[in-house]
Amino acid sequence: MQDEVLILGGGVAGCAASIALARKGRSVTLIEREPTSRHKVCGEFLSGEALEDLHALGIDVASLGALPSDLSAPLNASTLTAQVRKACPLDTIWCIEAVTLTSFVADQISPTLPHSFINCGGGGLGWSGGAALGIKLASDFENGGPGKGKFVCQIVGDGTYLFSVPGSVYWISQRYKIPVLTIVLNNKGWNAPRRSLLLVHPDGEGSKVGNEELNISFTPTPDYAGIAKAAAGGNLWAGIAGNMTELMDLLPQAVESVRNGIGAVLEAQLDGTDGKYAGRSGKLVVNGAVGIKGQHAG
Ligand SMILES: Cc1cc2nc3c(=O)[nH]c(=O)nc-3n(C[C@H](O)[C@H](O)[C@H](O)COP(=O)(O)OP(=O)(O)OC[C@H]3O[C@@H](n4cnc5c(N)ncnc54)[C@H](O)[C@@H]3O)c2cc1C
Ligand SMILES: Cc1ncc(C[n+]2csc(CCOP(=O)(O)OP(=O)(O)O)c2C)c(N)n1
Repeated sequence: MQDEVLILGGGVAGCAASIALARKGRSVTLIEREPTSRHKVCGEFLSGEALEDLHALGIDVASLGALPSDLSAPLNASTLTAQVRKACPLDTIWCIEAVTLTSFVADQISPTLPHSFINCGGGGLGWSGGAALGIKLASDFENGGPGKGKFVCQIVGDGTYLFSVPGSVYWISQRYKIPVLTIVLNNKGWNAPRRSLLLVHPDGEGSKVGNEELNISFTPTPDYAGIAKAAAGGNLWAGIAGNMTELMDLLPQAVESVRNGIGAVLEAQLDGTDGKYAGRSGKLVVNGAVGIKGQHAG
C-alpha cells in the first residue's frame, strides 16, 4: 500500500513524476481530466534543461513535433520536418538551406550520423539544389554505382529555391537520373530581410509595415513543384501540402517516387494557404479563399 501513488493531472509535471516514480518501483495511477490531447497556447520553445530532462525520461525529442491534435491545422516548420524525418530512411543525407527556419528544421532532424547534415557557412543562397544532386552522385559513387547510394533530402526556403535555378536543377536531375527529394518551405516570401531590419531598427518605419510594403512578399506564390516538373519534362513527382492530412497522404508518395528513381518536389505551405498557389486544377488562393490542392494531375 505504501508503494502506491496517485497522481492527478497528466501534463508534463504529472507525466514526468509518474515515469520517475514508476522507475523507482512505485505502483503509479495517473488520472487526467481531459479524454484526449488538445491544443494549448505554447511558445513551442524547449530549453536546453528541458531537453536534458526529457532525454533522461527516455523521450525521443525529435518525435515530439509529431502529430498536432488538429490534422487540418496549417503546417509549421517543426511539425512538417518531424514528419519528413520519419518518412525518410534513417541514414538519409540532409541538405539544408532553410534560412530563418533552419533552427526548427535542425531541431527536428537532430542528426546523429556523421556527414549526414550538410549546411553552408557562406551567405550566398541557392547552392542546395545543385548540392543535393552532387551529394546524391557522390553517395552513389561511394556505394557502388547509380541508385546504390543514400537517400538525399533537400529542405529549402521558397526564396532560396528560386535562387537555386530549379529550371536547371530538375532538368539535370532527370537528364542524368539523379533522384532527390526536395521540400520547399513556402512561408510566402523572404522572412530574413525583416529579421535583419528588426535587429537594427526594431522601432523603425519598416517595423510598422507589412511584407507587401517591404517588397518581400511573394503573394500570389509561384507553383514551385510545377516549375520542377516542367523542367524535368513531366518526369518528376510534384505535390503541394498545406496541412497534416495532406502531408501524410503526399509525403509517402514523394519518398516512394525517389526510392523508385524519380525525383520529387513537395511544396509545404506553412502557416496557412492564404496567398499561396493552390494546384493546377485549382485556383490561386488570395485573401483566404481556399482552392483545390494536392498532387499535380499531369
Ligand atoms: C502562453 C503560454 C506559453 C508557454 N510556452 C512555453 C514554451 O514555449 N516552452 C515551455 O517549455 N513551456 C511553455 N509554457 C509553460 C508550460 O506550458 C507549463 O510549464 C507546463 O505545461 C506545466 O505543466 P504542468 O504539468 O505543471 O501543468 P499542465 O500542463 O497545465 O497540466 C495539468 C494537467 O492536469 C489536468 N487536471 C487539472 N485538474 C485535474 C483534475 N482535478 N483531475 C485530473 N486532471 C486534472 C489538466 O487537464 C492538465 O492536463 C507556456 C505556458 C503558457 C501559459
Ligand atoms: C544569392 C543571394 N541573394 C540574396 C541574398 C540575401 N538574402 C538572405 S536571406 C534572403 C531571403 C531568403 O528567403 P527564403 O529562402 O524564402 O527564406 P526565409 O527568409 O523566408 O526564411 C535573402 C534575399 C543572399 N544571401 N544570397
